[in-house]
Amino acid sequence: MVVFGLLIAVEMYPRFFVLSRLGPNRRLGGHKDKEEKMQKLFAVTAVLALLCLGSLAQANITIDTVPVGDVGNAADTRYATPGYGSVGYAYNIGKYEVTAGQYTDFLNAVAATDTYELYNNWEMSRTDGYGCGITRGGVSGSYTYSVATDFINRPVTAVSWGDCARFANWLHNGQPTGAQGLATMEDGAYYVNGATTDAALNAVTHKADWTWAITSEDEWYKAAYYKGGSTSAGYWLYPTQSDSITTGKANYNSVGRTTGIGSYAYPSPYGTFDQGGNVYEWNEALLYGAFRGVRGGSFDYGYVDLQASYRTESDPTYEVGMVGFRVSAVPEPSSLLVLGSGILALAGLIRRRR
Ligand SMILES: [Ca+2]
Ligand SMILES: [Ca+2]
Repeated sequence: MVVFGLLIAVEMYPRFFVLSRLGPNRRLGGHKDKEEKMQKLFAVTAVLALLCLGSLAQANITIDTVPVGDVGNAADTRYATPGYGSVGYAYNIGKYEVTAGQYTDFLNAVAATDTYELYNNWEMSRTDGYGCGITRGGVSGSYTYSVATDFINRPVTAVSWGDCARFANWLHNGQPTGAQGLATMEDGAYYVNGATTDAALNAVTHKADWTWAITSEDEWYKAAYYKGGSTSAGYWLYPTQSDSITTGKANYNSVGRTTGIGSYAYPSPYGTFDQGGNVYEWNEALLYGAFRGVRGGSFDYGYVDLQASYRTESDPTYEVGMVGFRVSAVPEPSSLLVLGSGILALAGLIRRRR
């Protein structure tokens, strides 16, 4: 949005930018006062346009991520061959599980008509340990969604693997508002295009051109267990920089419900929270040609499921109150990078206008 704002400003007010570059001693001749007034008007309008675009951009949800480097790290061969956790590129991963608040914004953007059932009324509206407090009002065509205050920062639950892929596509597409179609969520990191059955969702592949996606199993594993700092650092057993765990360090088998993201202040070496416990998290892995991968344990199960050695799976259409997800991103989704590219584009335009 910022890039487009800058480009629009340049296209609408080229004279302002040229005059600014020339400076007061090199202005084009004639009507100096009028020109200065026009220049100020252009400047104010351009700034207002950018501020307006900025405020629109801020309406989008923000996914906090942490960078994961140590590119080309060795896999964890303790439990499997060739093992998990080796990633040959830099990426960012969600610092937290995707929250019910973020998912509610997604619903309000694309589910006025919920063609592909992003919303699960029975499970999501629950406010006990297994629900995520999201309710729906209105009728199909004008559905609206809200989330109970207590659940805004707790993980979304009862999402199928397909729901997660569509959420990632929506992020990939810049969080558009509109009907459920290719431009909003049926294409993006994944060409989902109406897939709703287990077989169809298992046939979905991750496109080479992606910005946001469900975490791959290796991305998830590395961010959770890899010790970091070199490419041969080794792995912890738990995603809390430790080989032992207690219910004081992660949400499993004690409080009996989901908790707010980051409530347990025991991050992984890269700074992710709740990869162990709170809710299980979908990943991209396709197991046995029939299931999608799930890792990390949950509030409803014991410590074993939090371990690096524990790998499980589910039908990709399955929706249940102890499974959520986390997303990853490439390249670094920093607003500074976006702003930087906008400035470069602006500089390029100015150069071309010389
Ligand atoms: Ca669903
Ligand atoms: Ca988790």
